[in-house]
Amino acid sequence: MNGNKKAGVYPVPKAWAERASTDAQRREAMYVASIANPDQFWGEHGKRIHWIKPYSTVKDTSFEPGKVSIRWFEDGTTNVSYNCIDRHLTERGDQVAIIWEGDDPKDVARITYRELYAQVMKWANVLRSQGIRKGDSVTLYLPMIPEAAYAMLACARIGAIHSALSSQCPPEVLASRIADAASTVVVTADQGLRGGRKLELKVNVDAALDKLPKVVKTVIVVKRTGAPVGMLKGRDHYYDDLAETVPDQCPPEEMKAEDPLFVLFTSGSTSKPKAVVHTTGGYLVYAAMTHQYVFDYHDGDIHWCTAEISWITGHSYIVYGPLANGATTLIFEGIPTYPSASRYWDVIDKHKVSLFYTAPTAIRSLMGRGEDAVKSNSLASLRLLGSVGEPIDPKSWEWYHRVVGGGRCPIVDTWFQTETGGILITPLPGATDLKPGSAGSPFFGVKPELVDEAGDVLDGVAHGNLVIADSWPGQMRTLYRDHERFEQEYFSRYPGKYFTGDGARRDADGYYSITGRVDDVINVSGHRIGTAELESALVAHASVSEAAVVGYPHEIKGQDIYAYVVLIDGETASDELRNELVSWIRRAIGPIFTIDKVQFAVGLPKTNSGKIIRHILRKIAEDKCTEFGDTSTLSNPAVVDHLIDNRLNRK
Ligand code: 6R9
Repeated sequence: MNGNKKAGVYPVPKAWAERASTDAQRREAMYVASIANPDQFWGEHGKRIHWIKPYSTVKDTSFEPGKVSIRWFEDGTTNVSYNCIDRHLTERGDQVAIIWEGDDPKDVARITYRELYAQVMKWANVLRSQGIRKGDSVTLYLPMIPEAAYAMLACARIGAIHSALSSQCPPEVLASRIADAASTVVVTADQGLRGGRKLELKVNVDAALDKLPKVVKTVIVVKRTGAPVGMLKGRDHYYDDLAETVPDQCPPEEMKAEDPLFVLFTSGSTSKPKAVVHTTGGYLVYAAMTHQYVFDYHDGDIHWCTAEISWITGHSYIVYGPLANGATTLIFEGIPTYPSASRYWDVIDKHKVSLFYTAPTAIRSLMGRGEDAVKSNSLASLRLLGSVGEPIDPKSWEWYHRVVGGGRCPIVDTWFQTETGGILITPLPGATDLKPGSAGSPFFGVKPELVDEAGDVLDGVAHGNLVIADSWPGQMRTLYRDHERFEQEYFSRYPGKYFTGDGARRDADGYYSITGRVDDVINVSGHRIGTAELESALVAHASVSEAAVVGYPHEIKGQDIYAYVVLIDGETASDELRNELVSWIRRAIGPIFTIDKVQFAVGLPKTNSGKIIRHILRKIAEDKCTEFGDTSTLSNPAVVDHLIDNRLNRK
């Protein structure tokens, strides 16, 4: 780094400005052009993918209440799998497309683009042999193995709509999501492997399908561990057996730009989960373009996104974005702490990873285990680091930058949502100075605004609700078979604008910091504060590894603050530390936000993608432990039992 011009700001290193896809000036010019004339901008950048029939129209979108309609490149036709595979064969047939690192460090595979081509065509024919046609939906319940990418791309090849579910999803949730997506085929594995433990995927599918006797006609089972599993005659088939019976070749289907590509469920925190629909052309253009610019992707980079493939982050930045750009993408089956806490860093050295993209939850937990685990590796191949999924607090950002990135790698703190398809707010390496704790500025074509509760637009430095005033190509198009709910959920609160559900602060340089979900905002005597701000301040304390903060009812103040705190390895909970944390927050944020209760915890309830589930914590703080609402994405139920046993507001 060049030395800090302003405190807390990391200026763009010179070498980066010279080499990156874009520098500050070009970024600004491109951004201005993208907002001034989206048709022209996206008309040009839409050409980055191959079109069977080129589009003649670009943007046809309306956020008008009652008439919300989002269409991009509508009269163009293309195929996503062709773009991610076939198109690269002449130039990079022998280049590795997918590096697979198994749960056991001894399990490694390298799949070239030519091999990927052969695999995906086989998979496509296998799906067809089970009656899958254009427009049908297929549920994927697979571990992090290359077959997950094959199956997604095979669906795309024949125009089927995939609905991928986390391999940690329990049977009841599986059943309801299969039913919601109306899938007739489910693809799974005998078992999965994660951190040395077995995931009973086929057993779970059987349990789920007991509840849906008529819906699913075929279950395709990939042999991952080879463990014997029950196979229902006529319904269940091993993939290998089906593959033997189908042809090798499968030409891609010609798809309309607005044909659905996939459905993905968000975790509704209290309401029913939403089945977000993404379509073909705009989604791919946006995933590919953000992948190139945000990660400064160049030929030869090894890109590793640690997300589960079944998360939007995995869809866009393990599979579709990188492969559309002809990249080498790494799929990792395991967890950061198996066989040891240096696993991520071992994998980076082993495969010479240059672009590394993970979530704050992983960074915080690895930070809690000290620097030695990182330092046993060189990490010399790294060029850039990314973060996604939650706000990253400045303490973790600095640690990530210094210890993992050796002080030389920019960090892109990327804000986006399942609904947005790709990254919307982010620094661009080489173009934007970095501020720890801030996601930076909007990507090309993205028009964020901050509004107050009444919907009035706030200018300049402000804190408000984050809305997006116009459409971008990667935006979700609807909720599966429920357009009315789509309008209701996203376009009714601030008519004419897409409401993100997040709060944000904008500083004098126009940088955005996400302050948390608007529903989680804490209001003490009329003073509002986002959960991220309090949590970030708690985590800044040397003894704290993770924190979650919720409000609970108070007769006079409206709400009081309840904090759950996980300490770093080696620290012990005490009343003294509790008092110290309370004064720490008073000093950092102000006496209005005095924390009333501090509960020391062994862990926090999290979703499969590592987000804190605050609505459960709110109920525990209110001593309403039987009213948890939707817990379908809770990945660690044991932690909740521990929190309940040690709750502080017992009546
Ligand atoms: C990609 C993804 C979306 C919600 C989003 C916000 C939070 C994601 C963030 C972030 C602060 C970031 N979020 N990235 N908050 N900084 N860089 O996470 O999609 O699972 O749908 O969640 O995650 O609250 O609204 P999804």
